Amino acid sequence: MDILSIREDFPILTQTINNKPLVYFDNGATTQKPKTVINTLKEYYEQYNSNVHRGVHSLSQKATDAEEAARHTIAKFIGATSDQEIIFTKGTTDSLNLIAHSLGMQVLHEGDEIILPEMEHHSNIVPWQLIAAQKGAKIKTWNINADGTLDIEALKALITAKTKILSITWVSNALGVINPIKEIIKIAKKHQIKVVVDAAQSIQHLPMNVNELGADFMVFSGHKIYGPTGIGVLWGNKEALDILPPYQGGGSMIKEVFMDHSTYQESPFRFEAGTPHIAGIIGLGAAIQYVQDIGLDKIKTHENELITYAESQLEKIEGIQIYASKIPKSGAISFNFDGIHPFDVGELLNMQGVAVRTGHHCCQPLMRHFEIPGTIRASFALYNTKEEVDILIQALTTALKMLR
Ligand code: C6P
Repeated sequence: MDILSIREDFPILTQTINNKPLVYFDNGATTQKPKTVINTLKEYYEQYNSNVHRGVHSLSQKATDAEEAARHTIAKFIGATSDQEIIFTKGTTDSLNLIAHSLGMQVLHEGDEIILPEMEHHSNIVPWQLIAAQKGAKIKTWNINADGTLDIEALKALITAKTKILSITWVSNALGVINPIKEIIKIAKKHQIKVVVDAAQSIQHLPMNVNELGADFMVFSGHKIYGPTGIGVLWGNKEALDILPPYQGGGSMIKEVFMDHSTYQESPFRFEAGTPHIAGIIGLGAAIQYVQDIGLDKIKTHENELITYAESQLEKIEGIQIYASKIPKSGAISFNFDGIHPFDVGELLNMQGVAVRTGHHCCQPLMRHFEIPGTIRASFALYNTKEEVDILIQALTTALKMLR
């Protein structure tokens, strides 16, 4: 991969922060956008801004064609069987709320169980709590091991005849740990458990083929894979989606409306009530095309090298604790220093132009497990370099001198 030419695709990366070149290591929160995505959004608004699936006029048709072309690009990227398996949402959080509601309404009854690993993002916990309360179901926590990994035997011990749903992240946003997702799904499927995979932190790092994955539903956000904010995807098998109860009512999702009842469209429109984020959809299509043109395998190799190098350099710093140390990780590495609050380190890194995320990373149960308020997280993307890792290490050394 020619990283220098890739970096030229991202205009934001050339700026300075506090008179230092920006080193952007907060890609787990959101990635920067390449020119192709920025130009696609600009072109849409300048040249064919119009509503979709509603008008016979030229602009509306052009917007509709562009939206459906993006759906096709995304379907191919994740190995979906048909474009109708791609539902556009606002993002991972919205997708998880949708599926928790609709799947929960369909399969949960009083006393049923939903299994959630302790490492989940709040977006993959709270929506399940809401539907569990409504249906009289309960959440069962799949605790993690001391090293941040999941114990497969513990999952087997948790499953009962009442277990109906397992919702799990492929890659932990707070630790970077890669869960053995296929093995986990296989076990759940032996017990006819519905599996939802949160791919928010894997879609941009690890190749995805939904048919090989074997899950029932998969969700991700556009903005974490170089696309715009406010757009995300829920994937599900077409037959499964067509019989799920709708989540939100409104225009586009109906076949016929009477004053006392309505009939609904099939997937995907069944779940896309109202005017969608058209620019976001088209922009996400451009982002995915960009990733495909480079090749996710190449991106994965580059990011693996970066994370291995970062861990080897971080390890040398006195008093550091690296979470999930030596465990295969993707995209992110989390750490702390003895007796120092992560926010203080984050502030001092920012003064040196280095952007990292500090805090609980929307994973309070996980932080409670480690008995810490939060971590410092460096998260990587295709445009990051080893030289930037060196700058991070140098900036950390300076910060620690000041704090100690
Ligand atoms: N994690 C992070 O810095 P949204 O906000 O809807 O795009 O994504 C929510 C979400 C769900 N699951 C996982 C595994 C995630 O990492 C995220 C977002 C960001 O780690 C912001 S908290």
